[in-house]
Amino acid sequence: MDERSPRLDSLSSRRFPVVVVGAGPAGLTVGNILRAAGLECLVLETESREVIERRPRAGVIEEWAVRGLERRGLARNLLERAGLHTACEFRFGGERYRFSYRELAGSHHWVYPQPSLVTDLVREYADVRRGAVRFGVRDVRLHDLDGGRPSVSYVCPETGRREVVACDFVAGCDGARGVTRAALAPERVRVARHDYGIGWLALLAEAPPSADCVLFGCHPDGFAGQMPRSPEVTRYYLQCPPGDDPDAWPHERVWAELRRRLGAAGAAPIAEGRLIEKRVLDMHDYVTEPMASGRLFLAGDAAHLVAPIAAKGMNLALHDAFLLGDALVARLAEGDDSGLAGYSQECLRRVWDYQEFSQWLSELYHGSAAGDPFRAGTTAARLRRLFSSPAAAAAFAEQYLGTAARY
Ligand code: RFL
Repeated sequence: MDERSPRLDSLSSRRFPVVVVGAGPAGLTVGNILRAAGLECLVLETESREVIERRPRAGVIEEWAVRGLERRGLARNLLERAGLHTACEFRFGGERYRFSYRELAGSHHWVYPQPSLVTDLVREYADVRRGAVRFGVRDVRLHDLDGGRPSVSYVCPETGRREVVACDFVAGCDGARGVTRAALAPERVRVARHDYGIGWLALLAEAPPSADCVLFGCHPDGFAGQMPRSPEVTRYYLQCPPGDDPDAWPHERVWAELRRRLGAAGAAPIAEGRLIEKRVLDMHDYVTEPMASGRLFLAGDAAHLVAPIAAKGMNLALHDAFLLGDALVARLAEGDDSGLAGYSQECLRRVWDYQEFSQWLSELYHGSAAGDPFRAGTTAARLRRLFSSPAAAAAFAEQYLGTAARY
C-alpha cells in the first residue's frame, strides 16, 4: 500500500499538513485538535455523514477521557446530557453484588452513545472549526510515506476520478477494517493477536434499562451484560458460540436468556423491548507495534482492537487521539518532534494495560460457563475476592476506570 507518488498530472492542487483517514472518534478528535491550533487538515471518510452519526457502538467513557475532551472544548453536549455512572453490579449464584467504584477510584464513567459523540465531534470539526472533510470517498491509498513527498489518494464519489492530496503527515484512524494499518512497513511492525474463542450477541433494545447501572451476569450458561445507553435504548450482551447466527436468536429466546442469566434475588424484572440491533461479535484483540512508521501514525482501532469485554476501545482511541493531535501541533507549529517520536510507546503502555485487564475480566465473565469445574472454581474465587478483599476491589476499580498514576 505504501506506493510511490502517482503521476504528477493527476496531482490535485490541494496540500494539507495532515490527512486524517477515518472520521470516527479518533480521527475527528485529531482533526479538532489541529483546527483549534489553526492548522489545516483533511479528513477522508468512506461512509456518509448520516451513517457515521447513526452507527451504534460504544457508550461507556472513562472520566479522564471526558476531561480530555472537555479541555479541548469537545465535551459540552456530553457533559449536559450524559449519564453519570459510579457503580456496576455483578450477578452470580442468584445474588446481586453492587460494586461502587467511585469511592474506590475517586473517578466515574459517563454513558454517552458513540453516535452522539461522533455527531458532536463532526459538527465541531466541520461546521464550527471549518475543517475540511470528504465523505463517501472510495479506494483510499497512501503513497511515499517514507519519502519526502507523502500523499494520500482516493476516488471521488461525485466524479469517479482519483484525487491526490499532498501532505506532511497521515493519521491512520480508519478503524479495524481500514487500509492504513496495511501501509506500515511490514518489516518494521509486529501485529500481536489474541482470540478468546468466544462470541457475544450484541443487542440494542428499545427499552429502558433494567437497572440504573451496568450489569454483569456471570452464569454457568454464559455471560450476560446490560449497559444503559439512554432512557429509551439499552444495550445487552449474551455470550454465544463464535460465529453464531443472529437469526438463531429470536425475540423470545433473547429475553428468556437475559432473564435467566441476569436473574437475581430482589432484582427488578428485565424490561423487554423491540430489538433494533442484533449481531454476533467474535471476541478478539490485536496490537500493532509500533503504531507508526515514516509519516504515518495510527490511532484507535486502526492500531489496536480490544474486544468490547471491558468497554475500553473508544477510550483508547481518544487517548491516542489526544497524544497524536498534540504531537502533530507541537511538530507543525513549533518544530518540536518529541511528541511524535514518543507517540507509539506512550500509547502502547495504556493499550497493553487495558488488554491485560480485558483478558482478566474475560475469565471473570466467561470462566463459570467454560464447562471446566476447575475454571468455574477459580472464577468463583475471583468473584468472591472482589467483594471480600478491599485491596482486590481497589485494584479492580483502578483498572476499570483507567486511573493508574502511570502506565
Ligand atoms: P471507528 O469508530 O471504527 O472509526 C473509523 C472510521 O474510519 C472509516 N473508514 C475509512 N475511512 C476512510 N478510508 C478507509 N479506507 C476507511 N475504512 C474505514 C469508518 O467508516 C469509520 O468511520 O474507529 P476509532 O475512531 O478508532 O474508534 C474506535 C471505537 O469506535 C471502538 O473502539 C469502540 O466502538 C469499541 N467499543 C467500546 N469502546 C468503549 O470505550 N466503550 C464502550 O462501551 C464500547 N462498547 C464497542 C462497544 C464496540 C462495539 N462493537 C461494535 C465492536 C460496543 C460494541 C458493540
